Amino acid sequence: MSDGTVSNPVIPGFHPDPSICRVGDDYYVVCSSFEYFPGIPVFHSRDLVHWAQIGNALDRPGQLRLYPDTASSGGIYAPTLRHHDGRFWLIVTNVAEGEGNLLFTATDPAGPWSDPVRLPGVPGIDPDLSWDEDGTCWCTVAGVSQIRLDPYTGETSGEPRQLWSGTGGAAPEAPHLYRIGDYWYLMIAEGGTERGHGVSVARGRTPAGPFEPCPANPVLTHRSTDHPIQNTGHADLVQGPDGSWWMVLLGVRPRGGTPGWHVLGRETFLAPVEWVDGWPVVGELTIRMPAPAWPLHPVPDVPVRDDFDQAELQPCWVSLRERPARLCTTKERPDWLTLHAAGDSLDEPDVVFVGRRQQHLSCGARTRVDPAEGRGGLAVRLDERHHYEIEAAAGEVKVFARVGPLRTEVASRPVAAGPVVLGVEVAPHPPADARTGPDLLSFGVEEPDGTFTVLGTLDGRYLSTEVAGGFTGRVIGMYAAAGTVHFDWFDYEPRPA
Ligand code: 6LW
Repeated sequence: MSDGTVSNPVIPGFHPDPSICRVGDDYYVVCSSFEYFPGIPVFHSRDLVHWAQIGNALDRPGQLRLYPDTASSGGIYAPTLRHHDGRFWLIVTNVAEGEGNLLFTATDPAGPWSDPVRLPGVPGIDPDLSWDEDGTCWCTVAGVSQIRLDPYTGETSGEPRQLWSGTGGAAPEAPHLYRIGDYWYLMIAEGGTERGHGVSVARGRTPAGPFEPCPANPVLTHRSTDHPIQNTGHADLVQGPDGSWWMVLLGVRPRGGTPGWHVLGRETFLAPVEWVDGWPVVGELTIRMPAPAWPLHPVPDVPVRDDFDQAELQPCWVSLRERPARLCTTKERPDWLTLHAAGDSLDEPDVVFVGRRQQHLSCGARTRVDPAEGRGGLAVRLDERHHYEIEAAAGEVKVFARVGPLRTEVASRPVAAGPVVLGVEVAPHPPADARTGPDLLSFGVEEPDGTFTVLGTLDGRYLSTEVAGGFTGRVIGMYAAAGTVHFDWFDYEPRPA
């Protein structure tokens, strides 16, 4: 930016639990993906502030098993990405039944990634990988405990050893272990991933401890403040191109009246770190931050329109639990995305859905739908119980809202036969009183002359994490509720704040 600042979050939208890894001039980040397939988005950067998605690590059913009973916020939790011995290592928990901790390797983080090495001896969630000078691999998990691991075979040796449980906050988790200077540093999150979240650090002379807590813990928290970035925690450390230290972490942007609602899920932020007396001190975390002192490498914006003119979908597109080619394909009707319904509504685990994360507080989306052989449309989804959608059937368009146990038809309108352009506009809610929600979602149809006719406007709070619960954020996309539905293109565009 010409004003000398860059924007934070550096990876906006539902991209939580970032783990970062540097190899030469290149940086890579991975995030949790829960019930979505493909899983674990992978980002690349040269400057820590501009990031482009280069793939999804888990893009084959053999790598990512999610079942109809894998509810929203189940599935893939908190990966750790590391580079060691000439390859990338990715360790992660799939909380779906029978899965557990899994290890994958790749020579290129864009993929392909290996099949999983199963880790039945690694308990719990949030696994971290770290190698000591002897080449021993230490796997540290939430709790916080540690076990020796042979990462090639997945075999563990000994029993997990309790290392540290933080300063007494809830949920000591997200451990990462680093050799920095004379010490081994154990960085964890505690306080839970909601408003109490924070980052605490301990250090020891060996990777197995004993660990001495930092006197200034938590080294980062925004709890009990009115800071616009809340829930800050789950951090990972990295060095910038000039050797300075930085942390990626998750945070949220609650808006509206009290208690505040965040709708984009937990996002990836960047914060500066300095070392004072052998302890990390986290600098100011801001929405616009001073540009770092090294050359910037902006990445091209993701194009507004996806024409579905490529054989494979772009990596930003995700589906629910799986994406069988027989139900979702760009090869059936050239340059269209074709969805064949399985489940008949977005409440069903087997609904056929293709969406992308909402990444901007203000944005618009449009899609041109041909419902001649079925019924389907455009949805904004928080989870299976919290979604709004506009649906086209031959000759008619309807707006629905599903909030918890309630589902209602909000509006309907006849339309001419043939393809129809459906859309949503998401805009901040004008401040009114202490109960004002975060934003408003207006669903409508685009007329042949390009004007947008709103059929229904809905309060965004019901598609927020504070209402729905869980760990995810909004995803906007296309679905089929009956028969076969074709989508000519999909536009997603940020709007001025
Ligand atoms: C993740 C835990 C957390 O496993 O939330 O914020 C959990 N931190 O470390 C799910 O993302």
